[in-house]
Amino acid sequence: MRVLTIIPTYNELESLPKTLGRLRAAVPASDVLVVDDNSPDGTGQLADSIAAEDSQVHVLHRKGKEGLGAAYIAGFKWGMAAGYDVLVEMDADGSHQPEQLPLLLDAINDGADLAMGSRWVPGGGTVNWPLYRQAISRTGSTYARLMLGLKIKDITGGYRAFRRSTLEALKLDQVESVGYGFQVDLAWRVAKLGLKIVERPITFVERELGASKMSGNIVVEAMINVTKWGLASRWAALTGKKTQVSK
Ligand SMILES: Nc1nc2c(ncn2[C@@H]2O[C@H](COP(=O)(O)OP(=O)(O)O)[C@@H](O)[C@H]2O)c(=O)[nH]1
Ligand SMILES: [Mg+2]
Repeated sequence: MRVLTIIPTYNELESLPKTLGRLRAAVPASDVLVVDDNSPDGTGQLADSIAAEDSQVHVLHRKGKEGLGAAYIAGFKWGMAAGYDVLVEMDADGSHQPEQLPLLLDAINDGADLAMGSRWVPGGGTVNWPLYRQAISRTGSTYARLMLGLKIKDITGGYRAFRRSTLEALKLDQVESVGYGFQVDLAWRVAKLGLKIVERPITFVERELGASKMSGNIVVEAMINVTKWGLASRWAALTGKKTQVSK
């Protein structure tokens, strides 16, 4: 199983080397793709210098800040073209502990089409994460779960492993969400296809270095989209054009 861990970066100069070092030590078999949006702080150049020393680290440079979703889609396409079997999403800031990646890879090995790291299942949790962020995450997940009829407990989480066939089945070019809504969007698409989604408990550790790129706009985008998708699928069910929601 060839694994590629994709790490999107925007101004992660301090965090990236630590996260890369931990990842390479924890899961040496995984190759890495850093997707940098031309970070003004020089993260892209730093990633290049690490890649020059380590043949398993690659860097995809993008023109400017286009959001997490666009960065991941570019990374997925790069990884699929390069023939990887499993594509992992991981934040650069250490919040997604590289040492927990085997939990997700084991779930894929056990047959999951999408393995999701989850803060909101027994055994999962957060460290040093502000209460307001926990509240947004829990409320957002509950709203999305009810609106979309999904059983996933942590639907906005961004620590995930996709089987390559899962990404091939999604229409990546149709995904428009840019912020965290992107994560909900992908999970919703995978669920609609009836593929197997498994949640595994993770401990999300708040970043120690650098600043969050989370914004109010990102939350609003996600709420609007979830409401739109939920209403559309109910309408389709009512009018007989049933969209399949199996999980
Ligand atoms: N390439 C790219 N990466 C981004 C963008 N926005 C956020 N990221 C990265 O996505 C990951 C999660 O972002 P972060 O600010 O830590 O979000 P938070 O953990 O929810 O506060 C980090 O690795 C960021 O550097 C973007 O527009 N482009
Ligand atoms: Mg973070």
